[in-house]
Amino acid sequence: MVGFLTKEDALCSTHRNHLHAIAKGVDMRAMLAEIFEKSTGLCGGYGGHMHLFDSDLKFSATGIVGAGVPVALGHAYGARLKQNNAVAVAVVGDGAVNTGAFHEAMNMAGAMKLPLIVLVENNEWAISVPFSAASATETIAERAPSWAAHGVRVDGLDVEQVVDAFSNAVQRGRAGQGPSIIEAMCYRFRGHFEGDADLYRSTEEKERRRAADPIERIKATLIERSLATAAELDGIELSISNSMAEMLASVRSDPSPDAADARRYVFVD
Ligand SMILES: Cc1ncc(C[n+]2csc(CCOP(=O)(O)OP(=O)(O)O)c2C)c(N)n1
Repeated sequence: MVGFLTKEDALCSTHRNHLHAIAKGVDMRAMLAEIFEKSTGLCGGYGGHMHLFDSDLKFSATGIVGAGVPVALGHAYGARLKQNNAVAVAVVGDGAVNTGAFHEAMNMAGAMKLPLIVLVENNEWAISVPFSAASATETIAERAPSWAAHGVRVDGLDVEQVVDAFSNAVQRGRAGQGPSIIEAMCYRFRGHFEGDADLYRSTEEKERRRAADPIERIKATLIERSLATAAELDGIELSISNSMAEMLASVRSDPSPDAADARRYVFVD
């Protein structure tokens, strides 16, 4: 998304929103402080990690599965009214595509030819439910024509395939060609949440799939094309993890919101 989206484009994310916030350019310290529910956070510590908002950058997230798509639809309609050539992106998981909100929003986007881009991170599991058991169609991309949308399925663990598909969808949106669905195939390398025993997937499956780690793949590609050396990439990784460790230590000592303000922002004063 970096390099394709501007400040005017909206991005509505999910319960797994941190990387999308980074891609939209959200300030990382304010984001980390929100994750740790500090008063210095994006939302003053009231939202927590699942509810990161940055209205200046038109970035939002929701823990309600599928609910970001109608919000993005609203942004896409707003862009139409303002005629500012902006697009709106909703990121969802494969579990979200069978919700009513997803279908309703896609239908309206198709009917009005709105610049809505839905990036589906199809990691093949919605908690313990395999995608194959919950979908009437083999792929999500093949549903796109029923909403007059453009649909494509890509290897979501291949950075370049995702970049190409995303760039194409943004161009279509800005050119008034209507909505797009990008189904990016990936895999959830860990449990649904940190305490998940994850017994519904075999160890063999998990180990086999882990071999497709996208970070290792893009590193190998960069080295193979002589765009970077292994030592340079290790150096970048080390310097980022050092700066993240420093940021984390500093965020941890920030103040928490005052309990006396617990009802602030709940009602209109
Ligand atoms: C409307 C709604 N129903 C149920 C839940 C509980 N829930 C949280 S995450 C999740 C699974 C979502 O699966 P998917 O969309 O594939 O995303 P993933 O977690 O695999 O990234 C469910 C059912 C919820 N948050 N919202």
